[in-house]
Order: sequence, then structure tokens, then C-alpha cells
Amino acid sequence: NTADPRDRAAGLLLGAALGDALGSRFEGMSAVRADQLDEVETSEGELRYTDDTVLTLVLAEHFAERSPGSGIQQQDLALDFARAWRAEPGRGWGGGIGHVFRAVLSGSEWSSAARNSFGGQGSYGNGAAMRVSPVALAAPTPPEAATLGLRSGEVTHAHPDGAHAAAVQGCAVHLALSTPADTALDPDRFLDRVAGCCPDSRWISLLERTRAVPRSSSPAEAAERLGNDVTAPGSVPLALFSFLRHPDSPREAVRFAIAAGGDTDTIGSMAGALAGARCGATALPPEPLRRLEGAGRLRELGTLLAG
Ligand code: 8NA
Ligand code: MG
Ligand code: MG
Ligand code: MG
Repeated sequence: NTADPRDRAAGLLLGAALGDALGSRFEGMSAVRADQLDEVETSEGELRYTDDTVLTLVLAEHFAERSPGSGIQQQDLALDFARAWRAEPGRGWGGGIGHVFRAVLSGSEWSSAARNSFGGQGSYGNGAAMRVSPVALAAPTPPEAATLGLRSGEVTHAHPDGAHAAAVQGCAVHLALSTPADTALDPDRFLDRVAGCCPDSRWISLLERTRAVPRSSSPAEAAERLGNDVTAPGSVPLALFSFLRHPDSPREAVRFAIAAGGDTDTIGSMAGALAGARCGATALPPEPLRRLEGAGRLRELGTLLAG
């Protein structure tokens, strides 16, 4: 693990993209074997990322274009997300998100566009949490990362389960970024601190459920207990667990997340952001990193946002 804040910031964004790109090969499979993971890590050719990283980049650029501390301009952010969706329809988008983006592009306010999806319920997909990691570089403290996460999430995900997932993941990435490099990570203390930043009762109970999973569980057992699907409550807990299981190895954290199957790109990405934030870019596996699409820009943005 590194103590260098710039290496950690680069690791956060590169870890998120690497988990996405590696996991995208297996999206929707019920489980992934070690030899399948070995093959995608070592094969030739570019590792392309998906919607998760497209939107993570949009959020990172949103902060990079503004002076530090200026927060989030929600209508601008909604429009930038929607334009990125329109520009790259082939990136593997969620089923309902196109309705939100289409409404924003035709002039709706973000709040009504988000609220009108899924019959007025709003989305509880994991799309707000999957893209949230840059808030950890823009917010000075974990509670402020949670607040910024919520503000970034609600522009598309009006259902509280979907929006608060971004608060949870954003503050968890901030906490991972600030864990001491030379001290073993205490999973209970980590989950306590996440819960302390997130006043949503549904997410407090999901964090308790995460804590209750035996640390020695296999990926399949963890998926059985926590879920591995495209909903926020069914994926953010598994990403947190994958990181807490392998807090000192981004490669192992991402492999655990992907081996669990289901929404592998997104759960891999969220685990990769957490582990990359703690361990730094220098701790990421060099061979797949060399083949990662957009790695130069991701590293540059991380370093820039680290200040
Ligand atoms: P979203 O808002 O469409 O939510 C994702 C899914 O969650 C929806 O398609 C629904 O199945 C379900 N869902 C969400 N809210 C509700 C609700 N209120 N009622 C019933 N069902 C609901 O999109 P998102 O951006 O949140 O999704 C992110 C996911 O989509 C990520 O996994 C991402 O990788 C992508 N994804 C792509 C593929 C693909 O085919 N390439 C497959 C799965 C997911
Ligand atoms: Mg994706
Ligand atoms: Mg992310
Ligand atoms: Mg996905």
C-alpha cells in the first residue's frame, strides 16, 4: 500500500475502470472460474470499459473543470451524463436509464426526469453507485463525500435505495483513500464509519448484513448472502465485502468480486475503486493495466484531482 495521495487518487480511478473492463467479459454469468479470470487478465488486445467508466469519467471531469469546493451543478451533470450516453450507445447501459437521459436531453429538469422513471418510483439500479468514486477526490471529509455522492446520484436515481447507494459507496471510497497505508484494515471499524456517514435506515441494515457475512466466505457464498445483481442494494454490499476481504490487493479484491458472478463489471468496478484508493495505482496488476482503455486520462484526472 502507498501513502502517496496522488498514487492513491490514480489508483481509485484506474481500479474502477480496470474492474469494469475485466468484469464486463462475464456480465450476467452465474459464477466465474479462476482460469477464466486468468485468461482475461493475460490475453492480448485492449481492455474496453463500459457505461460504469464512461459516467465515472464524466463525474471526474465535472470536478476537474471547476474550482475545488464548488460542488456539483446538478442540471449540468445530468446533461453531461446524457450526452455521454447519446455519444456511445454501445457501452452496455442499464434498461431504464435511457428514459431519464432522453428526458434530460429534451429539456426536462433532472429532478422530474429521474422521478418519472419506473412508473414514478425512480431507479434503484446500481448506476448511481457505479460512477460515484470521484466524489472521494472532490470532498474534504467522508461525510461530505456521502453528501456529494447523494447529490451526484439523485440526478438519475430518484429511488432512495439507488441514490443513497451513491452516498454509501462515495463515502466508503473516501474512507479507503484515507486509511493508513501501514496499518491492517479493520473491517468492523470501516463499516461503522461508513454507517456513521449514511443516515439512511435501509442502508444501515444492508451494512449490518454485510458485516454478518463470515470473512472466510467464498465468492459464491458471499453472493448468496448479499446478492450480485444490477440493483444497488443487490450489488454495493458485495463490492464492499470484496474489498474488506482483500483490502491490500486490488487484484484479489476485483477477482473476488467478478468470481461471484452476476453484475460483474459493476461490482468489479466498485471493488476496484475501493482497493485502488487504499493501495494506489502502483499496486494494480501491471499487465491488464497496460491494456486498459483510457488509462492515460484516468491517471491524469486522478493526479489532477488529488491536488
Ligand atoms: P437502470 O436505472 O436501468 O437500473 C438497472 C436495472 O435495475 C433496471 O434495468 C431494472 O431491471 C432494475 N430497476 C431499477 N429500478 C427499478 C425499479 N424502480 N423497479 C423495478 N426495477 C428496477 O440503470 P442503471 O444505470 O442503474 O444500471 C446500471 C447497470 O446497467 C450496471 O450494471 C451497468 O453495467 C449496466 N448494465 C448493462 C448490462 C448490459 O447488458 N450490458 C446489463 C446489466 C447492467
Ligand atoms: Mg457496465
Ligand atoms: Mg465508480
Ligand atoms: Mg454492470
